[in-house]
Amino acid sequence: MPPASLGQIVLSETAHSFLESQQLCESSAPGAYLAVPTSAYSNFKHSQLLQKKTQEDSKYGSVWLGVGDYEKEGVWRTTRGDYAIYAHWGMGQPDGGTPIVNGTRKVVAAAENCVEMWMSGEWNDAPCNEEKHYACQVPGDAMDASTTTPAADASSTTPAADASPMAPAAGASPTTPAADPTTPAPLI
Ligand SMILES: [Ca+2]
Repeated sequence: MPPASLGQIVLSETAHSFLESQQLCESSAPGAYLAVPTSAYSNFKHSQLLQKKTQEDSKYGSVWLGVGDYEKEGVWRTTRGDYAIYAHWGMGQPDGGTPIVNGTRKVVAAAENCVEMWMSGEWNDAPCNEEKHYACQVPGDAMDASTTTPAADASSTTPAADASPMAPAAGASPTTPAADPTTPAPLI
């Protein structure tokens, strides 16, 4: 049986690059990680939240999810290292693959290796350095359980045996993320 509270998804108040988003989310609470929908239902719940939040404040519109193929083109993994077992790509997505030029993979600045969720709930690969709000999965015991509604996917992902923290290579420097003065508001 799953625990009584599986935690909740919170959307950040501020926009950041993918890497900064990962760092801010993970440092916001013990066990927190960039959200990864793992089923159609879970994806729907995430998109519902995004729609609600965007209706309240148009600054949202899309959010980073914890998925990318920045380690190996076309291999979509979560920030915790396991393979993304579910995806809900928008029409024509993902389209930001590292292009093959003269038979050789060519890394270009425009490569889209990090995943955002649109309001429709569809996924899009986008440049990791774009600044977006992010969806953070916070464990139930890190939040006030009495005010939370369990998220659908908090415990359904099993990290791969070789799971290791990953960070986008491009521009990844061991800097301390800027302090986020606002605590993401619990929404679900
Ligand atoms: Ca794209």
